[in-house]
Amino acid sequence: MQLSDAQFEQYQTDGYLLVEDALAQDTVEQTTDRLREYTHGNREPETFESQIEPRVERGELDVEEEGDAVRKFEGLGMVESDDVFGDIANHDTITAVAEQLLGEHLKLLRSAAMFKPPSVGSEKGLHQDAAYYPIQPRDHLTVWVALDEATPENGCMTVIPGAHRDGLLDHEADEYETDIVINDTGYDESDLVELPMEAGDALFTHCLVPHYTAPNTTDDWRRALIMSYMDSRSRFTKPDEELEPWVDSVHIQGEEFPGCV
Ligand SMILES: O=C(O)CCC(=O)C(=O)O
Repeated sequence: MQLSDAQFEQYQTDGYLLVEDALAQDTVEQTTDRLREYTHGNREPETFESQIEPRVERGELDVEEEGDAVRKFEGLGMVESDDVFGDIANHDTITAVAEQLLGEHLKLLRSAAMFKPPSVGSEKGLHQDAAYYPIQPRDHLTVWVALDEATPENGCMTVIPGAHRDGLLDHEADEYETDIVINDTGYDESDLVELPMEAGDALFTHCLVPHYTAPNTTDDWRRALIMSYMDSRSRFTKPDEELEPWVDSVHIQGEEFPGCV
């Protein structure tokens, strides 16, 4: 997969790039089947965290099975211990695009699945991924792979194009213990651009692009796999003992460098 000049330009200018059909449909199906084995079958998510939708957790909303209320899986253990997720983190198209945007030495910083279950899936507030990670330089990227058709009604990715050039904004805690949101955006509703996607499409976003997803108001799942990549020459800006528990890395390709991530 070779990016065109226009695609490079778009990533630099808007801070995102949508690559259609990055995953074949059988890979998408294999991935959703595997997710379902964890949420509704016998596979235990032992090497990563699972989070339930807060309204269900608080007893404000009932679901038939706990798996119908799962909000996300999070943790690098997903790709380290599960071959289906591991293969996607090392997928040719995804790593080829990441390499062209970040260079040949790549490490994975984050791996997650966001579920947005039918009618239950809540919003994810406006935030920049960079706000979660003490990394320099601030240029890591996140790949958001749609595993179902993503629409404005079920919570497709929504971004503020070009706002990565405004730098890191202040964030505050959201209702989820693990989540933060931009506290005073200074942006307008009209700055938000919804990005509908087909299952298998991959969205590459710069870590400073503010983004948001709406609640799922439909009867269908809106699932996505998330992987964040960084240049292996990046540095964590805090000493190891002060790093948040979710800040870590997995080698993907190229060289590793002493003192770096
Ligand atoms: O998939 C979603 O709904 C939002 C995911 C997201 O932006 C994130 O986890 O950083």
